[in-house]
Amino acid sequence: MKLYNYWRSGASWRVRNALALKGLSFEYVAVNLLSGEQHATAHRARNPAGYVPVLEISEEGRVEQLTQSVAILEYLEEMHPAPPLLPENPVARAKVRGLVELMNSGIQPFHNLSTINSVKELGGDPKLWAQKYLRSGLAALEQLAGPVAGQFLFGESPTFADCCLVPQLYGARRFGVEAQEFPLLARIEAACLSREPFKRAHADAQPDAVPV
Ligand SMILES: N[C@@H](CCC(=O)N[C@@H](CS)C(=O)NCC(=O)O)C(=O)O
Repeated sequence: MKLYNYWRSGASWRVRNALALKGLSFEYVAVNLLSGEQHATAHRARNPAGYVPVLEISEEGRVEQLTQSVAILEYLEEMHPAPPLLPENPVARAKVRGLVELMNSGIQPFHNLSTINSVKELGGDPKLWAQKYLRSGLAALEQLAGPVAGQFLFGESPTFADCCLVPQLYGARRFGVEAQEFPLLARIEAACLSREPFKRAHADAQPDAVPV
């Protein structure tokens, strides 16, 4: 498997978390978002939306390119069910997916690079814009997690939701929103980052990471 990704792309990082938790090896292919490589013809052929991540797999002799981090998480879970990153119970699964979707469609798109660039072009304040959605989204996440969290965001073992949470909080800090504003989320982030797979998948541990 090849993962086209960028060290501090949150959506890429979700997939790296799942790969690490499942003990799957992959080839790391860096796509530099700051120099615009996501818009190059070669990458647009992989993902016409011009986003990372893209997971390239070989399926019955054919090469397939998968886009959208959450779809990729679902693919990995179906192909490599152990260890599971979704609970067994259908209601519990729906709740984990709900937490994921809050981050995937309710928070991250508002601070993605292209969104931030558009806010700047329109004369808005990108930091204030991002903070608004980060604070309201993370407050909702903290509230939803209250009754279902254990050591992790849902229960006692990592799920898709934790794969998304760690990069989401890193992204929040970049816009001046500290995890400490959300004590439960901060506690779960620390629990995740004390584990080897999450350390391996961390942005700062990637080959294209730039010290900040
Ligand atoms: N929903 C997509 C979002 C992908 C996405 O927003 N990727 C960002 C990095 S986290 C990206 O490639 N941004 C490039 C840009 O905005 O130009 C997914 O989950 O894969």
